Amino acid sequence: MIDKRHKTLGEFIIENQSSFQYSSGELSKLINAIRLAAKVVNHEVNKAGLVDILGGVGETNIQGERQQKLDVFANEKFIQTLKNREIVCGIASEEEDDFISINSSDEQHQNKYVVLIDPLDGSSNIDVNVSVGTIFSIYRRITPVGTPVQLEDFLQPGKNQVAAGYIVYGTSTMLVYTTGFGVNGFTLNPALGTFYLSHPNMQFPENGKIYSVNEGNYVHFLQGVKDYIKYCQEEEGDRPYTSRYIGSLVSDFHRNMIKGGIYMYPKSSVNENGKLRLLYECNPMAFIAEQANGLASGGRHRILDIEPTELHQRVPFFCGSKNMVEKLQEFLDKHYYGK
Ligand code: P6P
Repeated sequence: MIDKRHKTLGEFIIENQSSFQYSSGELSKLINAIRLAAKVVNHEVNKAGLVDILGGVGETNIQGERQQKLDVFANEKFIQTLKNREIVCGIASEEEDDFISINSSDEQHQNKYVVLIDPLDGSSNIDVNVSVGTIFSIYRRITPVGTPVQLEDFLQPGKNQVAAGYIVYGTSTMLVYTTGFGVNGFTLNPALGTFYLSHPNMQFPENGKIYSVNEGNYVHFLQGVKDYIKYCQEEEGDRPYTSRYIGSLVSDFHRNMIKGGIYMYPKSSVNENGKLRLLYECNPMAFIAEQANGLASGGRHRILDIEPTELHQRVPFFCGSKNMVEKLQEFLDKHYYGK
C-alpha cells in the first residue's frame, strides 16, 4: 500500500475526478495545465537571482504597479498553457486590462470554464528574494456554451467557484487547491518535477496567535480595526499574539493556515476599498479558507457572497482562523464598518 504522503498530484486528480460533479475530465485537465505552468514559473522564479530577469520592464500594469519581468513571464506562461489545452473559454488576469476570449479550435467556444489568475502575487518581493505566489480561481461559464465568453462569466460571486488554489514559491514550492471537497497541499520534488501529496486535508486551527497586517497603515484604519489590533497586543489569556507580515498574501495565508492566524488588508483613508482584488485574490483565498474550516470577510459581508461589479475591483479582506475572524467582526460591527 503506497503511503498517502507519496501520492502524486496526478494520481490524486484521477482518484478524485469522480467526486467532482459534472466533470467530464476537463477540470482534471485544467488542474494539470496549472500544474505544468507552475513548474515552468517555479524554474524561472528560482533562477531569477542568477539571470538578469529582475527589475521592472519599465511598464506598469492596470493596477499602476511597475511590472517585473517575472510578472510578465508568469502571466504569459499561465495564459499560454491554458490556451494550448483548449479547456477554457476565457481568462482574466491581474496583468491584463481586459479579459481574454479564447477561440476553441472549432471556433464554437465549446469550452465550459473561465480562469482568473494573479500570476505572480507579491512580486515586489522578487528583488529581495522573499516568497511569491500564483493564485487561481475557476468558474463554469454562465453564458451559453458555443458563444463568445462575456464579462458576466467573470463577474460571478465567489460562492460559484468550482475550484481555487495557489502556488507558493517558497523554501519549497507547493500547490494548494480545492474543488469544494477540502483543501490538499502538494510539494514539488524539483529533482523529479513531480508534486507529491504532503499536506492532505489542510485545516485552519480554529484559534491562532498570529495576526498579519501592514501596521504602517495603522493611523489610516477605521476604529474597529485599530481596536482589534490593540486587542491582539494586550497582555491577557493567550495574548499578546505575534505579528507576522511579509507582504506576500500567499505566504502569509499559507503560514496562518498551518499555524493558525488572521490576515487583514482593511480599507483605509489611503486605500478606500482596501488593496486586494476580489476576483483573483480574495475569492480564491476565501474559497480555500472556508474549505479549510476558516472564514473570510470583507468587513460586513462574507467574501464569497459579494456580487462583483468590475474585473479589477478591490475589497477589504479579513481571512483566517474562525475564532479570530469572528472576534475581529465583533470589533468591526461595534463601529459599523463600511461595506
Ligand atoms: P502592502 C502584494 O502586492 C499584495 O497584493 C499581497 O500579496 C500582500 O499581502 C499585499 O499586497 C502587501 O501590500 O501595502 O502591505 O505592501
